[in-house]
Amino acid sequence: MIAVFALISVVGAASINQHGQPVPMELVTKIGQIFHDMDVNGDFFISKDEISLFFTGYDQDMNGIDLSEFKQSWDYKDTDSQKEHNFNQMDKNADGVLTDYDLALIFLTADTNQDGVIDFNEFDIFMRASVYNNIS
Ligand SMILES: [Ca+2]
Ligand SMILES: [Ca+2]
Ligand SMILES: [Ca+2]
Repeated sequence: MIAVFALISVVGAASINQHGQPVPMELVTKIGQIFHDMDVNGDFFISKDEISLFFTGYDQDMNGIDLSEFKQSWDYKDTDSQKEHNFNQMDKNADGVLTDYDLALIFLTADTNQDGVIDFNEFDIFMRASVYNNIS
Protein backbone atom coordinates (compact mmCIF):
# COMPACT_ATOMS: atom_id res chain seq x y z
CA MET A 1 0.00 0.00 0.00
CA ILE A 2 2.86 2.36 0.75
CA ALA A 3 4.09 1.97 -2.81
CA VAL A 4 0.67 2.87 -4.10
CA PHE A 5 0.61 6.03 -2.01
CA ALA A 6 4.10 6.95 -3.23
CA LEU A 7 2.92 6.50 -6.79
CA ILE A 8 0.09 8.91 -6.14
CA SER A 9 2.57 11.50 -4.89
CA VAL A 10 4.58 11.19 -8.09
CA VAL A 11 1.48 12.23 -9.96
CA GLY A 12 1.23 15.12 -7.57
CA ALA A 13 -2.37 16.01 -6.93
CA ALA A 14 -4.26 14.94 -3.81
CA SER A 15 -1.33 13.18 -2.19
CA ILE A 16 -1.79 11.27 1.01
CA ASN A 17 0.82 9.81 3.31
CA GLN A 18 0.84 6.39 4.93
CA HIS A 19 -1.30 7.73 7.76
CA GLY A 20 -3.96 8.81 5.29
CA GLN A 21 -3.32 12.49 5.91
CA PRO A 22 -2.78 15.05 3.18
CA VAL A 23 0.87 15.71 2.35
CA PRO A 24 1.76 19.35 1.88
CA MET A 25 2.42 19.96 -1.79
CA GLU A 26 5.69 21.57 -0.87
CA LEU A 27 7.23 18.33 0.40
CA VAL A 28 6.16 16.44 -2.71
CA THR A 29 7.78 19.08 -4.89
CA LYS A 30 10.88 19.17 -2.73
CA ILE A 31 11.48 15.42 -2.85
CA GLY A 32 10.93 15.47 -6.61
CA GLN A 33 13.47 18.26 -6.97
CA ILE A 34 16.09 16.48 -4.86
CA PHE A 35 15.55 13.28 -6.86
CA HIS A 36 15.95 15.21 -10.09
CA ASP A 37 19.16 16.86 -8.85
CA MET A 38 20.66 13.54 -7.72
CA ASP A 39 19.72 11.74 -10.95
CA VAL A 40 22.60 13.24 -12.92
CA ASN A 41 22.15 11.16 -16.09
CA GLY A 42 18.37 11.59 -16.08
CA ASP A 43 17.45 7.90 -16.30
CA PHE A 44 15.02 8.20 -13.32
CA PHE A 45 17.20 5.99 -11.12
CA ILE A 46 19.74 7.10 -8.56
CA SER A 47 22.94 5.06 -8.55
CA LYS A 48 25.57 4.90 -5.82
CA ASP A 49 27.88 7.03 -7.94
CA GLU A 50 25.21 9.67 -8.42
CA ILE A 51 24.69 10.03 -4.66
CA SER A 52 28.45 10.46 -4.17
CA LEU A 53 28.61 12.93 -7.04
CA PHE A 54 25.71 14.92 -5.65
CA PHE A 55 27.42 15.38 -2.30
CA THR A 56 30.97 15.90 -3.64
CA GLY A 57 30.45 19.62 -4.06
CA TYR A 58 29.24 19.93 -0.47
CA ASP A 59 32.61 18.96 0.98
CA GLN A 60 34.68 22.10 0.59
CA ASP A 61 37.79 20.94 2.50
CA MET A 62 37.61 17.25 1.55
CA ASN A 63 37.33 15.91 5.09
CA GLY A 64 33.68 14.87 5.08
CA ILE A 65 30.64 17.14 5.08
CA ASP A 66 30.05 18.89 8.38
CA LEU A 67 26.84 20.61 9.38
CA SER A 68 27.90 24.08 8.26
CA GLU A 69 28.93 22.80 4.82
CA PHE A 70 25.65 20.94 4.57
CA LYS A 71 23.65 24.03 5.50
CA GLN A 72 25.46 26.08 2.86
CA SER A 73 24.77 23.65 0.03
CA TRP A 74 21.43 21.97 0.84
CA ASP A 75 19.20 24.48 -0.86
CA TYR A 76 15.63 23.24 -0.86
CA LYS A 77 14.05 26.15 0.97
CA ASP A 78 14.44 24.35 4.28
CA THR A 79 14.82 26.31 7.49
CA ASP A 80 18.11 26.06 9.39
CA SER A 81 16.57 23.74 11.95
CA GLN A 82 15.08 21.55 9.22
CA LYS A 83 18.49 21.34 7.55
CA GLU A 84 20.01 20.35 10.86
CA HIS A 85 17.36 17.66 11.25
CA ASN A 86 18.03 16.35 7.73
CA PHE A 87 21.76 16.33 8.36
CA ASN A 88 21.43 14.40 11.61
CA GLN A 89 19.12 11.89 9.95
CA MET A 90 21.68 11.29 7.19
CA ASP A 91 24.68 11.18 9.54
CA LYS A 92 24.06 7.51 10.27
CA ASN A 93 26.94 6.97 12.70
CA ALA A 94 26.26 10.33 14.38
CA ASP A 95 29.88 11.50 14.27
CA GLY A 96 29.00 14.95 12.96
CA VAL A 97 30.26 14.40 9.42
CA LEU A 98 28.61 12.97 6.33
CA THR A 99 31.05 10.57 4.68
CA ASP A 100 30.98 7.76 2.13
CA TYR A 101 30.18 5.46 5.04
CA ASP A 102 26.93 7.31 5.75
CA LEU A 103 26.07 7.53 2.05
CA ALA A 104 26.59 3.78 1.64
CA LEU A 105 24.22 3.10 4.53
CA ILE A 106 21.68 5.55 3.12
CA PHE A 107 21.89 3.79 -0.23
CA LEU A 108 21.39 0.37 1.34
CA THR A 109 18.41 1.61 3.36
CA ALA A 110 16.75 3.36 0.45
CA ASP A 111 17.25 0.59 -2.14
CA THR A 112 14.60 -1.62 -0.62
CA ASN A 113 14.34 -4.06 -3.54
CA GLN A 114 18.15 -4.29 -3.65
CA ASP A 115 18.48 -3.94 -7.40
CA GLY A 116 21.41 -1.55 -7.05
CA VAL A 117 19.56 1.65 -7.91
CA ILE A 118 17.02 3.83 -6.13
CA ASP A 119 13.85 4.49 -8.07
CA PHE A 120 11.50 7.35 -7.27
CA ASN A 121 9.15 5.25 -5.14
CA GLU A 122 12.02 4.05 -2.99
CA PHE A 123 13.42 7.56 -2.76
CA ASP A 124 10.09 9.11 -1.84
CA ILE A 125 9.50 6.56 0.91
CA PHE A 126 13.05 6.93 2.23
CA MET A 127 12.93 10.74 2.30
CA ARG A 128 9.61 10.79 4.15
CA ALA A 129 10.60 8.07 6.61
CA SER A 130 14.24 8.96 7.23
CA VAL A 131 15.05 12.55 6.29
CA TYR A 132 11.87 14.65 6.41
CA ASN A 133 10.30 12.41 9.04
CA ASN A 134 9.49 15.40 11.25
CA ILE A 135 7.04 16.62 8.62
CA SER A 136 3.76 14.75 8.34
CA1 LIG B 1 20.58 8.14 -12.76
CA1 LIG C 1 28.94 10.20 9.80
CA1 LIG D 1 16.02 -0.20 -6.10
